[in-house]
Amino acid sequence: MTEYQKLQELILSKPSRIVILSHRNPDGDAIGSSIGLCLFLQKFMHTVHIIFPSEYPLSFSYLKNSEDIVIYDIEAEHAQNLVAQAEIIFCLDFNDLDRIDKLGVSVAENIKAKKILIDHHLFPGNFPDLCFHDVESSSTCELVFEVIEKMGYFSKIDPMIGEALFTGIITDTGSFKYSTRAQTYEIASKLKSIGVDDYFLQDKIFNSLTHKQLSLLGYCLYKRMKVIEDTNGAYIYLTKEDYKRYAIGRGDTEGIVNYLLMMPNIKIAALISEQPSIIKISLRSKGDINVQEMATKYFNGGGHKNASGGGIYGKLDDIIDRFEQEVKRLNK
Ligand SMILES: [Mn+2]
Repeated sequence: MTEYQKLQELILSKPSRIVILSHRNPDGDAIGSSIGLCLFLQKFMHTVHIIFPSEYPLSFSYLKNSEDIVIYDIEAEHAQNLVAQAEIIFCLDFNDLDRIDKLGVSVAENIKAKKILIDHHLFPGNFPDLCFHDVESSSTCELVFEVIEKMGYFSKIDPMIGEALFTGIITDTGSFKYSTRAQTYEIASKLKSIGVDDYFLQDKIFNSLTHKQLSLLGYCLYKRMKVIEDTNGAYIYLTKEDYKRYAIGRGDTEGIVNYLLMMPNIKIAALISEQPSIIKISLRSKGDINVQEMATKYFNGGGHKNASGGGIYGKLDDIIDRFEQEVKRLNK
């Protein structure tokens, strides 16, 4: 029996209490895959709840039923109860239980529930009963589509489900600029053919900046951008004072790191931000340069080859210095 058949059997056996979990600071792929899978499972009369550790960007509230998502930071007890009572737990777009904070403990404690991982990050943990994992996949949304299709349920993908899945494919590939494979376009094509309005989604996702965010982008590029001499690296840094002065909130710095890669010679980019307790770093690269290794080795993080991140305690200057040294080393 394949993993797909096992999942199909589980879905068909009886209506179940299902929980779908994704990672902290959920992005388009986390939200899209969760909502897409949720709408699909509801067609089989299951009771499905989506739980995220923290809030999601409001720009994704066009997705159907996004207002029903339970946020652990806001309703911890409710979230824990849902996990404790779940018969099936889906873990989407993260590789191991330590990525979802205290919710991970609740998942581990529910030994009766079947646990299913659908993810494209490196090194999946060994907690799931069923694992649909592929680092070559553009996004978890692509994997959710594949799982549904391989179970023989393509016809159950309606435009609402399609819209959710298309969202994660767009956001995780930077609108088809990276992490794609032939299959990514095939899926996009199939979703468009069933009526997904990709223009609407592109507009919702990319034309969603506030005046404040656009001003902050200007400030970052004008005052806080550094190109590391004689290398292919560049970075933008933000100090604690910047955070205060510009009232920078969660999500305001989203995507800023990518601007550095618009310079033809820059292949490694970082956004280094001094937050109240830790220094956060977002890393991006082009081609064969692997920032995932750098994130793991020096910045207590991880992610993908061309997009990773981390966070460590320390001084801003030291972290900047470490990034500069590592870029110089890679340029030798
Ligand atoms: Mn993803």
